[in-house]
Amino acid sequence: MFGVPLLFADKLVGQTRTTASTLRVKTPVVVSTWDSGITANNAAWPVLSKNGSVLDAVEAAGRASENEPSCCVGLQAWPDRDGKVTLDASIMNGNGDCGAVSFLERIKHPVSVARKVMETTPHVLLSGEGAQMFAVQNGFPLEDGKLSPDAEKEWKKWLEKSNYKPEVNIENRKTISQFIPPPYRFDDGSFNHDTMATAALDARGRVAGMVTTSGLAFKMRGRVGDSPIIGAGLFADNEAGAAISSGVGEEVIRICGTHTVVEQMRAGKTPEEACREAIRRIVKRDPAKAKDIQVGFIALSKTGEIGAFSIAKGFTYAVTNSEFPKGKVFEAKSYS
Ligand code: SD4
Repeated sequence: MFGVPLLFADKLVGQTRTTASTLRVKTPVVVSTWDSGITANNAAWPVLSKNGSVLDAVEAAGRASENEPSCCVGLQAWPDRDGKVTLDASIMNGNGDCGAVSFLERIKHPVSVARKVMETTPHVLLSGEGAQMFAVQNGFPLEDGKLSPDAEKEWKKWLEKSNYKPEVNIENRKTISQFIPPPYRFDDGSFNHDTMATAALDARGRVAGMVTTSGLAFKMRGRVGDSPIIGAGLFADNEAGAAISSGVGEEVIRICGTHTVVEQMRAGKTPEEACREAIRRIVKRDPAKAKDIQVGFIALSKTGEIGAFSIAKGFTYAVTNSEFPKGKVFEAKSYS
């Protein structure tokens, strides 16, 4: 079942999490970021297992994540530093069709808006007010824009400490990592992340992927990460496979992360090697900064192999197929 032996397993709440090298799995298969990828996969699997469209499957995964209250995806997520939730999402089919939205407010299902952009416009990416207008014109309800109670609490807590005053060019002030970083870690030491990204492969070797996120919590207003940037947060090509990412998007954009991963697979690397190469490029550029951030990539080859690699330990992903119909969580190998 597995291409390379599994290394070791940690007992976690609810699931045994296994640290894995490249896995060879039965198709169809769906893989999503983080432990909560199980929710996304649970929505994709009924579509995939009945030979449904791989694009429908990843969209269903995104919508399920957007429905689930969380810090980092959908309208209940944590806001930017001005207290507004702004959402980014993308979707891509292995034939090169793709669509995305960024800086989208008050719309519950950005992944479906991204799909509409892909299917009904000549464009790839709509942003901000224009994306919202497009969504409303296409029947997506405009929600009230109120923060969820949890988001409001976290934002107020953050405001106390950050002592935030709008300040022009605050991101340009020099520090060790070249600029005042957004909070890459929270008070409890955990990383500021949790984008949901999904890649799927059907039994005929076709891939698709999606990413949906509220981006980094307490980000500068207007900031857009890697998730809606095709080739950064998401890339899919039926000739090679698909790749998805999570973590500090700026670092992923700089190296065209998921495009890099897919091209490495095309050139013959295993999915894990391909992800490791992308992480190597990020770490090499700024090793000091890499000590304090998380970026993780997941790759799914067109032949049904899955691999992942991250900068910091703790990047997990969920795999669902006929072998793991309820989903199984694995931990990626990491640089540190
Ligand atoms: C971003 N990559 O906006 C996203 C954030 C993320 O898990 O991955 N969160 O940069």
